[in-house]
Amino acid sequence: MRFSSFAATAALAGSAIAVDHLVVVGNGSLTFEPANLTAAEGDTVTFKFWPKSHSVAQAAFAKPCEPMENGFWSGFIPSEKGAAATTFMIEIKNASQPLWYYCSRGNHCQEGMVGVINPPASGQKTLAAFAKAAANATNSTSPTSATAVGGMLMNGTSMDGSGTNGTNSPGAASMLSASKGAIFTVAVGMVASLLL
Ligand SMILES: *[C@@H]1O[C@H](CO)[C@@H](O)[C@H](O)[C@H]1NC(C)=O
Ligand SMILES: *[C@@H]1O[C@H](CO)[C@@H](O)[C@H](O)[C@H]1NC(C)=O
Ligand SMILES: *[C@@H]1O[C@H](CO)[C@@H](O)[C@H](O)[C@H]1NC(C)=O
Ligand SMILES: *[C@@H]1O[C@H](CO)[C@@H](O)[C@H](O)[C@H]1NC(C)=O
Ligand SMILES: *[C@@H]1O[C@H](CO)[C@@H](O)[C@H](O)[C@H]1NC(C)=O
Ligand SMILES: *[C@@H]1O[C@H](CO)[C@@H](O)[C@H](O)[C@H]1NC(C)=O
Ligand SMILES: *[C@@H]1O[C@H](CO)[C@@H](O)[C@H](O)[C@H]1NC(C)=O
Ligand SMILES: [Cu+2]
Repeated sequence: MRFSSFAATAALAGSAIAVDHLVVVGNGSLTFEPANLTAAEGDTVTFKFWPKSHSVAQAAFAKPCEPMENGFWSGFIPSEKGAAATTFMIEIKNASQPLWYYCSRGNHCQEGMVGVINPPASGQKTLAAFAKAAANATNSTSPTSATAVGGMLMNGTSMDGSGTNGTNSPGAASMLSASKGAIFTVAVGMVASLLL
């Protein structure tokens, strides 16, 4: 259902092809790269995790290291050999809505492992201000959900080359809702070719 409306929109717009944006998570440092990203409605953002176990959780700008109610959440992704998942993909549903996020592992958030998608074009709500508030947070908390929320985990090729490519292996994907399966399956094919 979502897919058909997406396809119809794309057809109407002619060249409105959804793009996947890669965010590199914890590749040798406590960072999301790029930490500041602009993405259009219908685009996807794929967080690709490096060891040893990071997470991505959505936060409100005012509370950098706390999960936002109904925000997205990857769970902890060790991303080592044989890991159940190495990437987490979200879809941008509203490009006017800034999505602030952090890693909830230990004190990574305080140490600057924070990011934003579609930050406000102007004003005080900058990534630097978010990171500064994060550095000041007394602790970090993780969402309580044992499963990923608001996005999809995938068993992509791990950093050492092990693991499966894309979502062709059954059970690789942990879908949030079955109705999203179609769009993600299609997107993942494109994503996989972009990432590898
Ligand atoms: C990961 O970090 C290494 C070492 O800095 C770098 O060579 C590589 O390009 C990075 N990979 C990605 C996908 O950013
Ligand atoms: C998109 O986000 C903006 C900013 O948060 C909000 O004002 C607007 O109502 C949202 N649009 C939809 C369709 O939810
Ligand atoms: C994100 O990057 C753009 C381009 O470098 C910059 O103009 C903008 O101020 C940055 N936004 C935040 C929230 O840091
Ligand atoms: C840091 O925390 C203190 C105490 O909670 C607060 O008064 C101050 O405004 C915070 N500073 C920033 C930059 O968030
Ligand atoms: C950590 O943060 C959570 C939520 O913000 C709060 O409920 C808890 O009391 C805090 N714990 C400590 C030790 O500050
Ligand atoms: C992901 O791939 C790894 C390596 O092939 C495998 O051990 C693991 O069971 C897979 N996980 C899922 C959920 O398919
Ligand atoms: C993943 O794809 C790459 C490039 O096509 C290939 O070299 C690699 O062997 C594949 N890995 C697996 C586990 O299928
Ligand atoms: Cu982390």
